[in-house]
Amino acid sequence: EGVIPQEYTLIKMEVISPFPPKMSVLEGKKVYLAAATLRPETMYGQTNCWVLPDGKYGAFEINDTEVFILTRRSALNLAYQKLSRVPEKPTCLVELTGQDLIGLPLKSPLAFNDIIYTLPMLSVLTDKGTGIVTSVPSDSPDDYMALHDLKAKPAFRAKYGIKDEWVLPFEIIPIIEHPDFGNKSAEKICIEKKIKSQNEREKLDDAKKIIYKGGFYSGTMLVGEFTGMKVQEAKSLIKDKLLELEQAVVYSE
Ligand code: A2H
Repeated sequence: EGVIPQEYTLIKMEVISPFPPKMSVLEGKKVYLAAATLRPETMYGQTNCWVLPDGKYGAFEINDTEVFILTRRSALNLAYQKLSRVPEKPTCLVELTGQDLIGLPLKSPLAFNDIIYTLPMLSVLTDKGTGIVTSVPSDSPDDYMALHDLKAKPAFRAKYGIKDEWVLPFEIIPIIEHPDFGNKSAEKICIEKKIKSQNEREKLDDAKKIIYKGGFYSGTMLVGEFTGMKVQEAKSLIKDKLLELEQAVVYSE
């Protein structure tokens, strides 16, 4: 935990009913996987959602009608940020593992894909954000390599009971023009650095640093309402729009 609080945008990724048996107590409620992001302007390019298969999650009441699926730790923080049915107290309707969430179909704000699926990423941390991460393989090296691993390795899909149709139809969507790395900057840097899998932590951290600066300061939006605008300017406009439409909330830790 740093001294300076980190402010995330939580994207409300709606779970499409009918829910699986383990989640049947949630039927009739609006249920969301709440993904923590620092890059709300990239939401057009979402191809899936990431969870940690062995991670512990819960379905927590945000108000009388809405439920967020996330870690208990983040539910407690949210309860102190006026985002719980009972003030300052997280109330959990059902405990779930990441494995329980794999395969859930979602409808996510701004995404060009009408439905995206919940899939495993082994680098998801349960002590950061909500433990739910939305995947934008065009602009995030972690997301690119994790999706690449699932696409390239049938045995990896089988291990987690993943159907081909949750993964294979989903292509990288160009959303931002990067001054040095083009419109699929994450793929370009991963190829340049010869990154072989999502487990190459140091190389991936390097890759992230290299593409971030240029993308943020000189990147240009290629899609959506703010096409042609610099990423730096579009970011807060897109975030405000998501908040106003109640498709996202602000969360700090
Ligand atoms: B970002 P910071 Cl396109 N475990 O969102 C692992 N990663 C997590 C996480 C967790 N518990 N919670 C959030 N994240 C990811 C978009 C994105 C992100 C793009 C490019 C870069 C990028 C789509 N994924 O982050 O350690 C989320 O991925 C680069 C840093 O708090 C979140 O923003 O700085 C970012 O890491 C927050 O990381």
